[in-house]
Amino acid sequence: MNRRDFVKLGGLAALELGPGRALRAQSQPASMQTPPASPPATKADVTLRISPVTVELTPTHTISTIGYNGTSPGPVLRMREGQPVSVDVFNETDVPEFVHWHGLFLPAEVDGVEEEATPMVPPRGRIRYQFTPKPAGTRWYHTHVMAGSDLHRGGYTGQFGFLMIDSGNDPGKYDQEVFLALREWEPFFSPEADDDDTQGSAGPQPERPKVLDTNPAGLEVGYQMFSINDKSLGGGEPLRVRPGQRVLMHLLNASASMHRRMALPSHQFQVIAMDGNPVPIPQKVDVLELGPGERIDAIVEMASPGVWILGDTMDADRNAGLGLVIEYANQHKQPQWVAPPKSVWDYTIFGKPASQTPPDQTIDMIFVKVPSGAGMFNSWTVNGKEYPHDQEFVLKKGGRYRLVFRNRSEDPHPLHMHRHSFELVEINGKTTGGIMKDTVVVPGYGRASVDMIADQPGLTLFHCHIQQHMDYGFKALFRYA
Ligand SMILES: [Cu+2]
Repeated sequence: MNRRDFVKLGGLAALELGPGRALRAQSQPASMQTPPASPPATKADVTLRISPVTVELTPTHTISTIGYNGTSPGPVLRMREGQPVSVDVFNETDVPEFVHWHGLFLPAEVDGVEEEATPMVPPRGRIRYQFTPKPAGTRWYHTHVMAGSDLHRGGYTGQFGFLMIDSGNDPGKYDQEVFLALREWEPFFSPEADDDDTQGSAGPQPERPKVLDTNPAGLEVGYQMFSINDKSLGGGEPLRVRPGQRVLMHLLNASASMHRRMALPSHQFQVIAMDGNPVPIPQKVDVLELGPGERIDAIVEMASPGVWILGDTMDADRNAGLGLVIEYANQHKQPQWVAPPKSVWDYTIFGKPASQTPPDQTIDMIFVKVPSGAGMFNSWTVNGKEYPHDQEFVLKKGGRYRLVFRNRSEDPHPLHMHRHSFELVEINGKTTGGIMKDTVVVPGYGRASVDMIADQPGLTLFHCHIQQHMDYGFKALFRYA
């Protein structure tokens, strides 16, 4: 694979090739950026422009959306852990925007969230963020505005991209590095459908209420087109590999609402990190599962020559674009898909035994869906109330908190804590340790417990990463006493 193919694969304009046999990207040189119309006094390290873009998903299907720097996904940003950066964000649209840096430990003033009182990027205006990126790992950046009933706003747009924070200690034991953002396009409202084959209704369901709310549910969001990065399956160049290569795949579920299960026939994924954080025990799996907002770093050994489809296990979504052709050198057949063996995604196989450190305090959080009836939007409550709550959840600096997420709804929810990471300590009764995440999927009627050290003073937003759930009540603010 040459650089041209690599760039084409993701529309990843910011990548540079370094020396050595591995494809390594270096930090983004400022000279690659277009000069702004009205430049600020000093040039920022990184410039992001929020503006309308078109995305050619296939040679015959181009969509319009809002993106960064003329593309969607936006450029892969590279930052060095601990090295301060400045980012200029120009908003070339007519509505206020926020750029959120997902998975970073940042002050609320630059986290990119209205609820935390971060200043907005004004319409037709500019804002400069200055921060020190940490921790190292696969992070991402995306818009953080409410969409409500507007499917051309917020997470439904193309405003997302990878943000890699390098520690300088990456041993680079791989031959290629690829960035794979999983996406849907052309959203529409539809009556609530039966759940797909995600973990939604499987499992022990410890939080299933004795009496279920049987009121009719409201609208959900469906999609017509799917892609990995900016290309639908078969719409772009394949990923070209050679036998024996080790390919590091960074997967990001950049969806506003869909859970994903990904497989590559005849190959396994060696999961080395989740949400950018190395897992205690890397393991090989046939299927990767990612809720909206989650990331997985996995190494795939190319040991099965052929032409394969890396794709979503749901036939409908894969056939509508959610996949990528993996082509071995000198192989020229039709790309092959083979359904993977049945498997259940289980975070705890990557964990170590639970630590015995007790929390200083346990905070219970109960999530309930309030069905709206046909043609309306369901709302969501946290401990009996929609956002905002009369009283925020209060943390003391230095305290160790156990948050117990009790999902009293049938949908799986990807729960995201801003500005902090947490350690998964229990899921549906199974204990574990050492798995650090910023987003955890709590299965339908399931429970997850996470331990969080309160070491990032300031307002802290917690929410479900499904846009519609967040917009209709499923969020809460934490503050420090
Ligand atoms: Cu949710």
